[in-house]
Amino acid sequence: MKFDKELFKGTVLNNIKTLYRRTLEEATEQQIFQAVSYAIKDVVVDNWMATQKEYEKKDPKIVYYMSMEFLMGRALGNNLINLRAYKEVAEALDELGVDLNLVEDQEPDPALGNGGLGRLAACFLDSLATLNYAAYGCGIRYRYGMFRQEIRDGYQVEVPDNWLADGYPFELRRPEYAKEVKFGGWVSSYVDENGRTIFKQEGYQSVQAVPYDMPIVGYGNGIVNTLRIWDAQPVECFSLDSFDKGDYQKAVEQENLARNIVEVLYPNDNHYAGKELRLKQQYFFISASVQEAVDKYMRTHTDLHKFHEKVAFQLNDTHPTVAVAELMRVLMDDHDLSWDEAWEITCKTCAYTNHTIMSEALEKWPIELFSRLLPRIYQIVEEINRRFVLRIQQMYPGNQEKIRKMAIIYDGQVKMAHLAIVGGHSVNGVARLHTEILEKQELRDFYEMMPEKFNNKTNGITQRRFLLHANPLLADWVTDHVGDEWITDLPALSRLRIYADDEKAQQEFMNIKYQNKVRLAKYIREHNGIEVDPRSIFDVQVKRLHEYKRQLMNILHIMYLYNELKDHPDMDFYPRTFIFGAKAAAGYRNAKLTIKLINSVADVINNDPVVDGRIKVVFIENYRVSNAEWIFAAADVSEQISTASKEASGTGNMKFMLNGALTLGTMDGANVEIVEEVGKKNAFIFGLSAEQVIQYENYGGYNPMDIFNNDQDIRRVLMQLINGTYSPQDPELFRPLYNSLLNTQDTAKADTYFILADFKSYAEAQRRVEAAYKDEKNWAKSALLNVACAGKFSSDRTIEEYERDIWHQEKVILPSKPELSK
Ligand code: T68
Repeated sequence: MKFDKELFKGTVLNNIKTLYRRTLEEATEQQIFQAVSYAIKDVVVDNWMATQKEYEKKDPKIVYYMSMEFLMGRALGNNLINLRAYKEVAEALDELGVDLNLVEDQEPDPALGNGGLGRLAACFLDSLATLNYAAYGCGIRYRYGMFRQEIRDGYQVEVPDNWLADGYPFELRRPEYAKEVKFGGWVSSYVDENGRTIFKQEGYQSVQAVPYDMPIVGYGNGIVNTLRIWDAQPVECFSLDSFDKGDYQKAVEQENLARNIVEVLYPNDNHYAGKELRLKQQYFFISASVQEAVDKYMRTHTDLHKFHEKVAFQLNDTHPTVAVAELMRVLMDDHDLSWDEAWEITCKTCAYTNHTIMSEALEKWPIELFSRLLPRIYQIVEEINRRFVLRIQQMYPGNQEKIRKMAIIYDGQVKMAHLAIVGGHSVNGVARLHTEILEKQELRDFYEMMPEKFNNKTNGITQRRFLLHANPLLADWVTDHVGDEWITDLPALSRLRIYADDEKAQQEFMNIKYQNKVRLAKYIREHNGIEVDPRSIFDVQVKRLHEYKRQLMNILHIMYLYNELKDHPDMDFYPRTFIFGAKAAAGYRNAKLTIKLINSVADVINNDPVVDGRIKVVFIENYRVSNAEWIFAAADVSEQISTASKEASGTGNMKFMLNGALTLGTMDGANVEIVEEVGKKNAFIFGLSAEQVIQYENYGGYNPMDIFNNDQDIRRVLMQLINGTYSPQDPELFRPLYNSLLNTQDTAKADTYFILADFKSYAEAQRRVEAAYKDEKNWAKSALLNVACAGKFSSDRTIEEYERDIWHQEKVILPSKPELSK
């Protein structure tokens, strides 16, 4: 692909002129960002049109990845990477006296997701485009994405994320594809002249769903797919002549419905809150997406019975599961198919991915709410349930227990996971251990009844963003040593193995790590005002704050280390920088209090002369995709310390590994497979196994009080939670955290995440980390081997497995790769 530097520079200058009536010198940084982005968009749109034209010609099967969340991160840098134009554009801008890094930094970080689930969706879109598969992401254009986190006095404060304030250059409004979505009212039915029962929703309110498209650029292959996110608008302004009271009331209500529906992303991860507006959001984007998928199919096909040969719906967790009933509705009510015809097509089209086994995350909508909001959809779910219960009865005659456990509607609730399993042909977990737990524990009854549906798809990440863009120094070094195939074939990294014992390679490798630590240290100085030593061990835990992820165990261990240092100021101690980054759901008390604890401990330790800088604790404010890229690149130790069995997969663990950090973790989620790839010697594993945790949960027998009473180190640390060591003004401040570990009223509710049970084993693993880091050569070898063995964890591999087992798409190769610049 050719890049015409002069033409590009001219386009940027011209954009500044036409958009802002300014010269480059007069333009603000934001204006330069906009101008550069429009210059890139210009190229992207050419490729986009060429791709879509080829899709029309070849008519490949299309995957619709349905997700409430797409945590895309910034687009400009990523698009340049995938256009293979990053360095040229940086050079061209440099000639204009503009720093590409500063331009990139002007882009808001589109944060239309919470954490792992939303970021997985974004990585999958990148891989689908790169692997030449026709795909749409379908989601919601939230006005406000994940809140911006500010830390004030150590506490998290949530600030609205107005990511659209300056206009987002990479989106395109497509009003021609708008769809009407109906809520509420009632269903009337009548029998038509052919003897068919016709169902009509009446007395409803509706909103207009208007799509905005964002280009998803494949790496170096000219493919541009589409992320389609839906905005809501009032159906139409009410006319003045019908200005009677009833109509006016209805018009105002409809307008409010439209205004509210896409207002904000719910900031809970792994938690179900049962909010009415959330169900509205779900049906809103699903109805629009399903209608458009069927309309698009019907524009070029006639026989809906073959719909599933051209269309796959992948449901990202249960949040999009109303798609099962909505597709049934569209096929039956809008296209006159019979129940049996519609059911066969629906089951062959839909597939469901499970991301958690935690019971508090399971979506169970009250019938009252569900049927009031979605009367026709509820009717259809009832009928799906009636037929499924018949099947259960046939298979297990007289077994009421099975019906109680498996029915879609039971006990006044609609169970979305059950609907997703019954209404699709595939159910997958996101790491091997997680899928095994689904089959043997959580979904055991379903697995017994329909084992053929179950399969595993271990998660992956895109190396284009998380190595090529995030860590240019390491990316170049890898390419110098083993070529650049890894960019689209990550297992090619295994060629690095021959350098594991090469001292020169080790030194270069660790020098790059050092430079990345310097880059992060500068960020920390600027954002936290804390001086950290890039020669210390960078020990990092960045992820959503959740009790099962056990940030609390991490900080308790730091408190323990601090006690050790106070008791033995002259002890042998390798300097450590503990780095945290985490947003807590706005209503999650213990999570928010853990943030306060981390910051309080940081205040004390960072300023204690006895410590003398040997421990630093840093809480990075507003952890998000853009700063994550720098953090992964700079990490030595990757904290993956969830209670075994609770973290379905984890994907941060893979990003650290790819950047040469060693995993300190439990045998949970994908950690199991990471250790399998890199070898136990090159990771630090500790703690209870998933089997042991599940054993305790099912049969009791764990009492943290026993540990508290018998271990003075632990007791001392826990007492410091309630004696004011870290909150002298209010010694009771951290009492709820103490209580979560040692609930004396009800031992079944004490330390449900086994922090005390794992604490000693964790501390011992941390000692191994320190010893290992002191052996510089061996550490370098292990770090290098982590990179060399990360090949499995590309989302390219994950997507090819989805293709092989679930989607069965054909690749579309463009006839000629469009030019990079005209
Ligand atoms: C995560 N889930 C898993 N959920 O926790 C993680 N939940 O182990 C896994 O690697 C990742 O999914 C990808 O498979 C989530 O991130 C949510 O964010 C979420 C959001 C809304 C409601 C429930």
